[in-house]
Amino acid sequence: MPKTDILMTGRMLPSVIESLDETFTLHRMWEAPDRDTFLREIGPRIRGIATSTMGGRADAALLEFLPNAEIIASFGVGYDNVDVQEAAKRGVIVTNTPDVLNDEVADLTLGLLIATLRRIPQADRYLRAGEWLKAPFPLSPSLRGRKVGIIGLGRIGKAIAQRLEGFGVSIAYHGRNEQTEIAYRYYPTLIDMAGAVDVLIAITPGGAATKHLINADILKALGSNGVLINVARGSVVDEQALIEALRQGTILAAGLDVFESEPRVPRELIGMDNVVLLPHVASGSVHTRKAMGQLVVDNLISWFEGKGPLTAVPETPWHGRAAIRP
Ligand code: NAP
Ligand code: 8YV
Repeated sequence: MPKTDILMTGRMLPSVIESLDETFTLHRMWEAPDRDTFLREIGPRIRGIATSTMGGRADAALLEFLPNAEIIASFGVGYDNVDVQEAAKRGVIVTNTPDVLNDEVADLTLGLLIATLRRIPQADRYLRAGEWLKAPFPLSPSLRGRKVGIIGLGRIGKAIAQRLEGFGVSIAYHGRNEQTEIAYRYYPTLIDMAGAVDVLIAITPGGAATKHLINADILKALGSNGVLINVARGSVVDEQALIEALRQGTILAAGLDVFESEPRVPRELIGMDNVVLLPHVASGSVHTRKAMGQLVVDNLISWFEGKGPLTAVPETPWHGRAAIRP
């Protein structure tokens, strides 16, 4: 029996490629000398797509080449790399990789918060430069006595909050909806929460609905002792407004894992001493990336065995109509 044809849009982990190669006929889009010629040739045979934020957008232009696509399995819990409205319109199921990365991302967020406040990378650079031989490293700001506001108290936001409780800080949250079972203080507006806390942690989805949620007004409300941690998406923060706020002392410092035009990071940020900058690594351990990759594979296998998707996103809910392999 011929194997089902799957398109991979960009290189994924070797374990994912190996697993998909075993079960499917895998077509590697990044290896094609000319994308459009390649897609015109194999497009009609493709029934499943494996994609990620690092492998180009799965959008209308791509789907136009793939009239028989049934499922897009995306690597990552955030799926702003997929045009879900277009997929829904075409009856294509979209899956992501929720939950398996909650603890890893929350651990990294706490690490980034402490690193930003206690200036850990700066202290490391100071020692390596031989500066300690001349004078002790200057005293740093502290997490002690701070109030933390989480923007997006979802799966990962809750894992972050759970860890923050161990640090003995006060916790509040903002989202579109109040979660009545949650004891933390809820702020229906972000500006009010920014004015009431001195740390903001962003962990929302990206996309149009959250674009520049954190702008000059929010940073002003956060204030001169305020710290911004962004582990959500670069698009959630107005990067130019943030650069200006850091430069002017409107806020104290920032810890950023994500940027507006990754992997490009503005020169202004790279030149600043009051920021800690990470190359989008919050889920980036061998353990967790392997689990995320396995979920991509399992979603595709489950779908083509006729068992439905394992983790469909809410915009393309499954109503029990999975394809059965011929
Ligand atoms: P989730 O469980 O769906 O939680 C998302 C939270 O964001 C919800 O609490 C939601 O609450 C809130 N939210 C959604 N839209 C909002 C809006 N317009 N304004 C304010 N709040 C909004 O998702 P998750 O699994 O925790 O993942 C969250 C996000 O983290 C991902 O989508 C991704 O962007 C990011 N992420 C980044 C990394 C990294 O490597 N840096 C790794 C993993 C995830 P309401 O519905 O009540 O608004
Ligand atoms: C991944 C992420 O690094 O899950 C997400 O939303 O941002 C990260 O875990 C990213 O999606 C890799 O493509």
